[in-house]
Amino acid sequence: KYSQLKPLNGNHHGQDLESKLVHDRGAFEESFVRHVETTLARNMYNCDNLAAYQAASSTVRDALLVDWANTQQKQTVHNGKRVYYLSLEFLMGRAMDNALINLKGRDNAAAALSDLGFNLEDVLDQEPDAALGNGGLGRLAACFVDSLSSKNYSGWGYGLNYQYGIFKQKIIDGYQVETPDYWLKYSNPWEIDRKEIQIPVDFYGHVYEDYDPNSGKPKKIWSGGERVLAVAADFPIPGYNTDNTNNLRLWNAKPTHEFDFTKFNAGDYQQSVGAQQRAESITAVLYPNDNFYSGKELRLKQQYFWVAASLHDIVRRFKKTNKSQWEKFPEQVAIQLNDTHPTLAIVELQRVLVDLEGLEWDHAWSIVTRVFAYTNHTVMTEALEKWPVDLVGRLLPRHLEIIYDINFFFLKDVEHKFPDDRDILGRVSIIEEGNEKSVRMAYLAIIGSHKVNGVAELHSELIQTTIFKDFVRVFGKDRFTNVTNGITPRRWLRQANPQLAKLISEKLNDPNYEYLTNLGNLKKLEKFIDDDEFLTKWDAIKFHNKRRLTALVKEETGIELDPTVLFDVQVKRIHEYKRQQLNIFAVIYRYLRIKELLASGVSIDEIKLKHYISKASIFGGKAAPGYYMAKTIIHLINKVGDVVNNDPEIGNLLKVVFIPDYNVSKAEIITPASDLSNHISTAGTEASGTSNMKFALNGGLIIGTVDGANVEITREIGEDNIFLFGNLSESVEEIRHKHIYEGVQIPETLQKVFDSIESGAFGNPEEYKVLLDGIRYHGDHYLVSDDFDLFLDAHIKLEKVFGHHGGDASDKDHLHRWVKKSVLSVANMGFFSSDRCIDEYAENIWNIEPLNQ
Ligand code: B1H
Ligand code: IMP
Repeated sequence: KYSQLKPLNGNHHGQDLESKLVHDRGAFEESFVRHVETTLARNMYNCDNLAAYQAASSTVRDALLVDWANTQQKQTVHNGKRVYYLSLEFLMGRAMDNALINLKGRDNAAAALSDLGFNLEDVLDQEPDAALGNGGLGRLAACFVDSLSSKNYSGWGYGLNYQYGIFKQKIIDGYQVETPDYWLKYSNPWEIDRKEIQIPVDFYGHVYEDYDPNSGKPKKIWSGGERVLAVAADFPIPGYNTDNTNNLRLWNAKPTHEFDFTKFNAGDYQQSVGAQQRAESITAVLYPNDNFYSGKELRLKQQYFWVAASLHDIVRRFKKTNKSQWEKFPEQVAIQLNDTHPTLAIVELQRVLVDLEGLEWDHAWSIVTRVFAYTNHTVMTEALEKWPVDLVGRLLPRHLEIIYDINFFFLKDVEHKFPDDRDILGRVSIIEEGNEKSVRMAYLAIIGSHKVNGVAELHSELIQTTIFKDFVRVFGKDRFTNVTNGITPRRWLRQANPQLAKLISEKLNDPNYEYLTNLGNLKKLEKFIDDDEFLTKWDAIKFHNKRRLTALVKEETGIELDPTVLFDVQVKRIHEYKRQQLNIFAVIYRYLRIKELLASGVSIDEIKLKHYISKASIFGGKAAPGYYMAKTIIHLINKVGDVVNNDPEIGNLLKVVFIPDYNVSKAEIITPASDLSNHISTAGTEASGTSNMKFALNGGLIIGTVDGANVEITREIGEDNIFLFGNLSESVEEIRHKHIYEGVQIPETLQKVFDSIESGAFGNPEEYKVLLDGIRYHGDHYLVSDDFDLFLDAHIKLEKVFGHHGGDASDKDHLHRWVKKSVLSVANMGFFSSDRCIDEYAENIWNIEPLNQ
């Protein structure tokens, strides 16, 4: 079959078609009309924006499929090493604008649509977000597949095709209310159904021993009790400025059509069909927890279902060309585990090699450990997965045996290495003893991988000195490494901020936007730092983006913002460690101070001149549905907004908004519009953060703690261009200890805030009791009391720099103080491209090279 493959050259039919559809106005229009009439079974007189989106996206999809097929063929012929990125979350957002940008077909599509009577922006706006993720971890996976394609690697993503992504958030009376996100309401043009790719996955059942008739040796057989089919859905991932188009394969769970005749014969027809239907529940819904482990059986089922199907597919692809030459497997396959969620893949591969392929244990294990690498994304203990042994044993009886065997051999090695240290065995054992025995998935992931990485320098340092320190002793420092996160500049600059992207392309004399794959080129912007005309343009673009956000805020909340004031933004998952409570307490403090000044006879104008600049505090983010404290914080923010925004004395001096249902598409509007964004986690808790990078790349300044990637951002852009504050991670443990043994000191400023909350200024104080008591009486685990005054001080400093900007282009002081910092940030953000991360993974972990186009 392979001998029939012809070498590819640029002129073959598919390539022509692809190029035409995307770059030829007439061809685009023709295809559009054909899709309206055939795919949609409508006609041009009955074509609204939604239908236009469907017809246009089908056209773009057709073009992508040509590249996709060529890429797969090329990669198959080349037969090099491939990387597989296993992630339970891919937070892709919308696909069409991104595809048009990557294929360089956006202007053509806009022109063609305009000929047909449509506006590209309105058409793009019809696409629902693919929101198959919670936050940073899922969006990172999405940036990574974009970079894998853009940098010409052979790299696939494997995940689950949830029918319901992350819930939609409504705010009702200030409370978060979750509603389901049924994103596949209309057919999804980007999804290629692969109904023929069906992989059976078994659960439950029992294990017995048998004899292998060939070798005469004993052999374990797992006889599953429930079978589900994994059916593939493929999503093409176009690269920027290249034909390389990789695949994202997401699995759907479907019932097998094998029928349980024993039940049927027992007259239990209903139940026998019912069990089959339940199969689909495995991929029905994404678990909405960010940075939190909740040991639900269905979640473990999701994990095994996904891992078993993906590995089966990877092994099948390997065997197609390599038959059973297993020694070649690690030369052909690299598998990256995005957190511990896919750790069972390690066990499953060992099972496949030993039980099904008949390899010796040690030989199999040496293959396994050369294939896998594990990325850790958090040091917070409540997020570390620990599956109960009983549950694992019931759902996956053979896998539990293998886990015990892995642990046995591992502990034997440890014992040999540290004969005098009995305690270490208990500390590093995969099995945690206790009331309920459990499997420590992170330990299993480390033991089964050849590399373990954290996602920012500080974080990678912390995992080696805290949660995994014993493993550094066991395996040596070399097993651990760092790959600082990054973001794709295609979506997070070109797509989200087209005007800034264009100004940069002009200034760099780069009409083809090559800098989007060579982000280090941004450095050349520094040359223009004294060019007033350039600074004025830069500022005007920020102002334009703020107006765009103002319109969104008005539409979503009814609140009118003044785009000339400082936009002070905090959008991310709501979590105590991310400290939205610190931010809203400071807002309350500001409000109370303003009211005092007014009461003492100081006029609003004088306050603006001498005390506080005008600002809008803009919040957004989802709380996990079961996270009471986070929901309380959302409620407080909304209630403060109600009070402040309706206070007739305040005007534009202070506004507080909570934008409901923060998602990728809203981030694309919010990010370019921020003057200042908050990344204020308790030091040592935020592994990296990636929105900090997005804001800085869009010329927003950062107020932040010395945490996660803020450290490296500071190193790159310079201390003068970021506002850092707060206790350092080295001191956090000691301070926590002091809180518990000596009590928490609430500073006067924060006490004032607590008093006003307790006086009922923001509704029933009972509602906020848990929040305040957590700080006052329960140890203030996140150091809100310790960092509060430091946060206020940082604001005083930064607001002096922002000045009393009126959005006035002739405001030279502002240009020279604030806008220069903005330019210098952008100029030095090149390091944070996800292209750089992918190159680092490729070189240091996967050992793969790009495939030349
Ligand atoms: C991050 C998670 C996470 N770290 C468990 N951990 C989840 C853990 O559904 N679960 O069970 C879901 C998500 N997410 C984030 O990863 C970090 O907090 C960020 O700091 C980091 O930037 C991001 C990407 O590395
Ligand atoms: P897989 O890697 O076997 O899953 O194949 C992925 C895709 O690559 C297939 O759907 C084909 O489009 C393409 N492909 C793989 N092998 C061949 C081949 O031998 N000839 C042509 N296309 C192939």
